[in-house]
Amino acid sequence: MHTLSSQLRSDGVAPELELLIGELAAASKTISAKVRQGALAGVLGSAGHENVQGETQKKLDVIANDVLKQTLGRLAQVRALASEEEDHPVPCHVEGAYLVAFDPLDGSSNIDINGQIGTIFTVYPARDDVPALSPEQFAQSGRAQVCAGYVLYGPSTQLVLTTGGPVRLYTLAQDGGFVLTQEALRIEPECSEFAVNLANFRHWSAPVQAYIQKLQAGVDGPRGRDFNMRWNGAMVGDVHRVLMRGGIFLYPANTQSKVHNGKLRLLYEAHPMALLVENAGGRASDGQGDILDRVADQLHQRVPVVLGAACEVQLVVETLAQG
Ligand code: AHM
Ligand code: MG
Repeated sequence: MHTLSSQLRSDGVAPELELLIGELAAASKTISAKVRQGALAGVLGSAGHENVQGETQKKLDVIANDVLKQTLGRLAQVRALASEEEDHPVPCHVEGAYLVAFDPLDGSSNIDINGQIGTIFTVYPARDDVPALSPEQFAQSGRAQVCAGYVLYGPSTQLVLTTGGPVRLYTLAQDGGFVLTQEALRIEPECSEFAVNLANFRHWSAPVQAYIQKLQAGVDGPRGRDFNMRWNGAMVGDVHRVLMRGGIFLYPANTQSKVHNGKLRLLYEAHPMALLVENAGGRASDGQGDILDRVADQLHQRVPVVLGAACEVQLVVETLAQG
């Protein structure tokens, strides 16, 4: 039975990156312990202020961000950090070889209902072609990611990780270590389950509406078979389900001004999830091109997201192209 560190070593991961992933895992264990305690640790409810994106921060958003910042900021190999909860990149060590970006607590609206939440993270190489601590460090293609993953704080705490190869699933054991429990997650090309917030239906473009209506029509419609629907309200939970049993997840662009480019953030939500999905045999698109080919021109840039079963994502792309 492999532990996280023994598996990373057998995967040939560079020792500096192994150390960094170990610290990410350590931070997530601290967060997991607080999540498990919930109201008993006084971590539920609002923190009383907003982040740069105008979202009210929950106490756990702030706690998770602080834990990750403190843990990773100490590491000499970290050049800078970017977080959903930080307006600007956080400079760390000029000589550091890596940049880390994260959504410290994804699915914030699930915190107070004891629903699925998680930490999404990605690691990029630091750039030598732009000033060492400039925000341009993070203007990178998703294909540059050297590692991407998330920790899901569900009934069990699980770490899903790729370092370029297979997507591995680890489960947090009672003794406090992550143990490999699935060697390679795979997403089948076809699916019968979709995840989308249907309350936004009236704000979508006509092709997106038409595509979803075909799924809803099931066996009576042009697809000729039934589709089921699930929506967690936490990308981390929805993408986890897609990785575990297939399906397609969409957060399309919509006509409301705040989310006209989609709601999810490219750097620390879409990029890492896209790498996990592609490395599990699925596809991740912004509706036109691959999410991994996009470069964030702003730290908190949003992007439409369509990911999961390869054939289904292809169908969405074709439907959108027809207009
Ligand atoms: P968060 O990072 O502030 O939690 O917001 C992102 C979340 C995603 O996890 C989820 O897919 C989406 O927002 C849900 O949005 P909605 O409330 O529109 O369903
Ligand atoms: Mg999020």
